[in-house]
Amino acid sequence: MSNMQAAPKPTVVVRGFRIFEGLLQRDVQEALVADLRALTRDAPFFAPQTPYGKPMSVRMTSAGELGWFSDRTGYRYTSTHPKGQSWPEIPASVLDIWDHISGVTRSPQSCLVNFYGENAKMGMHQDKDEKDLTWPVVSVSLGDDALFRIGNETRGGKTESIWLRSGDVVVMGGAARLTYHGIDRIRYGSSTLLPKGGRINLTLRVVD
Ligand code: MD6
Ligand code: FE
Repeated sequence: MSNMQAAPKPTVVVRGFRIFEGLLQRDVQEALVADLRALTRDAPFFAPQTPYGKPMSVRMTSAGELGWFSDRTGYRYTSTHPKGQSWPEIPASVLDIWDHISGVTRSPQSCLVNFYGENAKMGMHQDKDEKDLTWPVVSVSLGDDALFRIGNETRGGKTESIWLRSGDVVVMGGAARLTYHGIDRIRYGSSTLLPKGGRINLTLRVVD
């Protein structure tokens, strides 16, 4: 298929999630953090509200033509930051990872940037706000270790967990695209990448 390209082999596969442990060397991680600092100067992190009234514990921002946004009226992609400006461009350092690992030749339209402080977590969810779910989602972990839980295509049932470390990259595609997953907790202070601790997760997507 013309839209596919060769991609490296994952170090582990859990329920169809292709996990590339240690894919990004420390110098690459540091360069990503520098690019993300510049990005968050233009598009500061905000605390998303949820439709059910409880704020999310992660702080969030985006890059690319579309950013993910959540408030009392629901979840959606928007072309602007909540303060009104367009989202910044996805840094080349981030696009390089997609090009290397996604297995597809179309570029991502959205890079969601999630920051996890000491007590942040992310409940079990599906990623299904994109129009065409045949495109993969690529996720990059930076900073503190995080306990990633992988479930099933419907809520509930047995789950499997794996620790994601700084420099790990996960590709969720194919049969795994609608699998429930979440972050139970981070091991605050386990990494020296971010001087004040915490974890950044990037998720790259084709949206429409
Ligand atoms: C996180 N990750 O690692 C949350 N979604 O902080 C996700 O929700 C995720 O890792 C889609 C594909 C891969 C992921
Ligand atoms: Fe997700």
